[in-house]
Amino acid sequence: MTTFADYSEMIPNNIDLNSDRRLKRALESWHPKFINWWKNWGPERYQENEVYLRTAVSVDRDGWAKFGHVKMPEYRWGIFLNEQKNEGKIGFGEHKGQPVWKEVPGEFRGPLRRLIVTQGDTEPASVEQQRRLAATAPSLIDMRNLFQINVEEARHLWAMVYLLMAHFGRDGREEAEILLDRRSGDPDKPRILGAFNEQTPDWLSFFMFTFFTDRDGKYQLGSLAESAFDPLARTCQFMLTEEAHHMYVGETGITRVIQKTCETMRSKKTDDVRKYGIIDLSTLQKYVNFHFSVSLDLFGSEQSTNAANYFTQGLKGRYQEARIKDDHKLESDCYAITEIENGNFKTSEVSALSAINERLRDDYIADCQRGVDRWNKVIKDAGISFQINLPHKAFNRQIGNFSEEKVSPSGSVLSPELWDQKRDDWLPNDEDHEYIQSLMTQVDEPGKYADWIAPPRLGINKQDLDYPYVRMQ
Ligand code: BYC
Ligand code: FE
Ligand code: FE
Repeated sequence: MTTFADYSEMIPNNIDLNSDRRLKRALESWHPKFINWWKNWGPERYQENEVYLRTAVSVDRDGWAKFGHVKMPEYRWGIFLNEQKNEGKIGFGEHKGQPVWKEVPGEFRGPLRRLIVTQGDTEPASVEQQRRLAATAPSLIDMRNLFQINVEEARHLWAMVYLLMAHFGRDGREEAEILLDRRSGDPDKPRILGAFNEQTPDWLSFFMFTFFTDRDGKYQLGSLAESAFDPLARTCQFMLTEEAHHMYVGETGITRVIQKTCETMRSKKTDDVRKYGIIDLSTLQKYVNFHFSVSLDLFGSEQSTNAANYFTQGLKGRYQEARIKDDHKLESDCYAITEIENGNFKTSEVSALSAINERLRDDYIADCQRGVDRWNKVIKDAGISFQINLPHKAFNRQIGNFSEEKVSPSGSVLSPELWDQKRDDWLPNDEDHEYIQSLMTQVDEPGKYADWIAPPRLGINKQDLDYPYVRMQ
């Protein structure tokens, strides 16, 4: 039976918040601080406009969301945990087979808090990164998708704050405040992970971010969804339901850019489409190079004792742990990792436990490649001979084995001098950024689109394409 959250409550939830006065009070006193953050650091302007948003109402597969026009500050950020699965047994690590934990074991307080804070930190960071984009939205449906992602990332912050407040006492309440205090890109109090301090200055970056960086979310949340700490696992399982839409926005956004570009290349019989106000494929490739490499860093070092401990202790598993055919303990398994020695790539087998981060990164890369293949099919079907390639794993890395190396997108190890010469051919340079920025003008008439992007194939929730997804007055 589906239990629907009670929306007369300030914090809709399926955790029976009313029976826990202490937690309810803690969350209610954080609420105004959150709203204050949202109004100051969430979407710039448009806070009083009505937006056609989906709101989570239950965790039932076929009816978890309802749609309607709301003003964003009145969005109901709720707290939802998926139903118990796996008969409540731990699926991996040294406690495999034992019952999952409903409370945090004392010895794992530190690492669990750290994982939850790191996850929680990315959510408001992305909202901050995207806060100016509405002013240049290429259509109302795109603006609505931006806002949908923003409110859901903010709900993900709520999800982590709930865990901190319910299970980490005073420390947790303090962390919840600090999560509102760090700021993306602020040199004095930056967000924790690299990619979340980069800028998202234009819509091409936004679509790339939601394709590549939200996909890190899919893989990290997938790993945390296996956790022996049951409230964390079930919270992340529900977050994954929302995540699918974020990646969909990224993938279809880039597909629409490609469609428009290929159409123009054909009709004007040239690759040089910039003079028609269209995004050329080689600029698109540079954006892929940047966002893919920055997102690869989010998986941490190839070999990590943190990751090995998280796994052995049962705090963080592998993506879809139950589908992997091994003993789920990895005490004697190996995994291949690559490094550069004297200018050459060298692959060696290391303990699979130490290589947990690398394995997740490899799963992620394969998933990215599937999306890129779909983009390449669109290009091929348009009769254009061009292929988008994911750059080599070692290209433009700041974390791990390759952070001190200079490697080209195709995987040649280079001298720093040669890299400096070629950098502007491989990563978006000032001129590219300026060009993309010059295309960014807001289109706010229902059913109309900026010239550099094709219309989407479908509306939201079966509405027409010219539906007023954002009411502009
Ligand atoms: N930037 O042992 P290592 C999402 C640090 S995205 C800066 O290899 P570990 C979303 C590391 O903290 C999903 N620092 O790392 C997407 C460590 O520091 P200490 C986010 C970095 O711990 C779009 C040191 O380097 N969720 O949801 O194995 C929109 C040694 O590293 C970075 C998570 O990340 C970096 N990129 O793994 C909205 C899940 N990488 O100990 C939302 C939770 C590493 O020297 N986090 N460092 O001080 C984790 O599981 C782990 O913290 C990491 C790092 C996988 C990130
Ligand atoms: Fe998220
Ligand atoms: Fe997301």
